[in-house]
Amino acid sequence: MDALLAALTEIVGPTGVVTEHGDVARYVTDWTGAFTGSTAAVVRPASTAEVAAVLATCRSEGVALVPQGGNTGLVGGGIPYDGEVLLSLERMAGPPEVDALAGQAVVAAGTPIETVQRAAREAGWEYGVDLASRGSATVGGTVATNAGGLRVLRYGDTRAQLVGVEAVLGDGRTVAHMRGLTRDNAGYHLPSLLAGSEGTLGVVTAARLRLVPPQRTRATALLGFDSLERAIEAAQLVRRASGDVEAVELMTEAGMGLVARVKGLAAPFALPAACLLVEVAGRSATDDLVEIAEGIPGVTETALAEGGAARERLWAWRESHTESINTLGPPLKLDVTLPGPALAEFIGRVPQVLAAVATGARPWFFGHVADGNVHVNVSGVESVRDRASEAVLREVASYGGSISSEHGIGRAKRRWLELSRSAEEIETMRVVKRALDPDGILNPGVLCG
Ligand code: 2HG
Ligand code: ZN
Repeated sequence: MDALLAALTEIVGPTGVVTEHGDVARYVTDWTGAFTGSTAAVVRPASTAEVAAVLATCRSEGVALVPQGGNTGLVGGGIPYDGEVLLSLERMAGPPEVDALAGQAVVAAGTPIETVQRAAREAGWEYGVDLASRGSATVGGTVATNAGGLRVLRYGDTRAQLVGVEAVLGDGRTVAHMRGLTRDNAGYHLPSLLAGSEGTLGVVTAARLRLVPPQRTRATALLGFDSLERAIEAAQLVRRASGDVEAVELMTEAGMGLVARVKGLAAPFALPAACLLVEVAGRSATDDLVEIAEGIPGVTETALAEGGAARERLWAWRESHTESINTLGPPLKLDVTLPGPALAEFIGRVPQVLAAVATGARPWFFGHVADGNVHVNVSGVESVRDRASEAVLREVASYGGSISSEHGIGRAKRRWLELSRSAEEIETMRVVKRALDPDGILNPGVLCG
């Protein structure tokens, strides 16, 4: 190990290698505190050439690596569990190069999403991906996990923003396709393959992202419903009501009650059984939103916000869910998608399914419901996490849903991949993995490894 550390230090310089136990801690535990590993070294390269040299060195020594972006992933995919070297991309950050004419930005992997959003705005554009962890989540991490977030409904997931990617593959090759041609159909689309590969095929070092035109006006509403079923039905109607709908987020009375207690937020009305947070952005967002709120059956309460601060107050209800639930201890996070018509029934079934595993299990439901997503967080299952996962994920599969809606498989869901992918699909993934990472040095044990 000493020889390896010396070689890595030679490549990235003394400040690029972190070995002190106290300094390593923040890299080897995930944000929620649910996943903790260990490593002999965190290596922080500052350029693509350094990433390639680090990979080559580790490969020749037979030492595996776990790439890490902002460490905001929720499935343990960026945590070293078996003595791997942790490859942090945090030093590969810088101001995005925005091509204002093309509406594209070339961004280094370690750059936070918030920085991309700001740079896009300054150049008269917007970046279509937005998520609560925008200040920490990085471009490389969101590409590697194909992050979704709050505006998938309108702009698609991270994969849909990729015009090009630069990456160092497990076999040592650096591949880059960064010319920025939006019509470019000359063969396999490697950026798509790397998006969502969870660091198992290559280390994303930069991306060329498409930007979207800015919207003139933006308005947000909190709509109350007297049942979860009505809110879920309404989500589909809202989606169809206007092409300018940007987000439709479900929250329940229990989740909002918890947020109110933890964050001290004052509710605009007595909390109903369920709420939808709806955001519209376009030429006449407020008019559109008022029409939606009046035209959708089952809306019992409405709170409308136009200005930035008022909108932020409404969004705080939704964006505070993750942190508020974490105050109860690291929850089990099961982010899943159900076919639209089954979503309400599934949510109704989960408490019974969990009760059969642990009497103290408590589910919390929220999420991007117009896409069929629900984030099932479960507290009170610390000692039976695997059994609780198994029970809920099998329930998802029985409805034909997906065990990962947007967070990926990581280590957390590795053993249940078969519930969402056929044996042929998993074998095909492994063929691709062996071709691009023949020695299996990238993120072993994650996804299909
Ligand atoms: C969100 O939608 C994130 O806020 C996190 O995907 C979800 O904490 C979660 O389970
Ligand atoms: Zn989400």
